[in-house]
Amino acid sequence: MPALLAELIDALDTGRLRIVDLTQPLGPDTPVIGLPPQFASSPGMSIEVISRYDQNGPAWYWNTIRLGEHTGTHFDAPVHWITGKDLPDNACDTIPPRRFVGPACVIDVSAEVAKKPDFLLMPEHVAAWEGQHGRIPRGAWVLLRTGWSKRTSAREFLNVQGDGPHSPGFHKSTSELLARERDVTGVGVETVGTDAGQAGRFDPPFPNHATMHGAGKFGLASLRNLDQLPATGAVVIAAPLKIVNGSGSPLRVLAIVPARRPGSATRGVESLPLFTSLSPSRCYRLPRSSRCRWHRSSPWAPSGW
Ligand code: 23J
Ligand code: MN
Repeated sequence: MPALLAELIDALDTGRLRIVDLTQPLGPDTPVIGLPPQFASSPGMSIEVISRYDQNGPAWYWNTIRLGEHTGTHFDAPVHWITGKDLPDNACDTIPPRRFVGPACVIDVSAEVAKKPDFLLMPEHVAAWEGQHGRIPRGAWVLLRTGWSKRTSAREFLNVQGDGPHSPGFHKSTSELLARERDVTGVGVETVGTDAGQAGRFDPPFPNHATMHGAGKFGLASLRNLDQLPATGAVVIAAPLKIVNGSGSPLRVLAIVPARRPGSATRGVESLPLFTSLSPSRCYRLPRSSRCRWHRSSPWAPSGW
């Protein structure tokens, strides 16, 4: 084995590197996204036993599974969105596998989201993060740490109110920055989808999907354990099933994480509050053209969730 790979295995064996599982359990109780009633919905997972060491198969156990492609911890391919439908290599079976592996940049906004479930990541937050951790490299998986995966009941996780779901996400201008100026591989979130809960009312609807997939970038939804990752320095492997023409796929998302240096503080520089220097006016006063507006003509505009 080449020395580089032998060292990887040795580092995993000795604990200098560890694997963090960023995946939710997948089963009939896994929450799925709700859409307005005029649209078809994605079925949750169902599992049916084929045989379990019984007359249907005396020495073997196996199941039939049925589920939407976008169920639980899952991958969004560019072909998922109309903006990405004609791009080359845009589906689960045609994306070059090298693209599934990349450095993780973890942006911790859990304190902001605790105060405001509809929090949107702004370009200014990315600038503040880069001031502390360096520029987001090309090919990065940008992971939005919101603490949302601590909401383990479906009710709290989906957080549907009278006017629809409320959960954090990205401002359109942030998705544009990450896709076009940083050339990331994709974004990953702890919420049920990579757009904010209210994003069906944004202009355009679901701007993170529209922007990322239109630029050939990927999404990862329903991640957990992002609080076990450093801000930089981890590698994420997120390889969807090779579904022919698949728009997405449930998957196991793994991070390779360096162990903390012996003797280093439990709370490193990564855990310091990031955005204390950002005043709300600096965060949210953007040029009029890039502000989120309610999209009145969209089917989401009436409170018909
Ligand atoms: C279809 C329509 C809207 C959304 C989604 C799917 C997802 O979040 C998804 O899983 O890709 S927002
Ligand atoms: Mn999806």
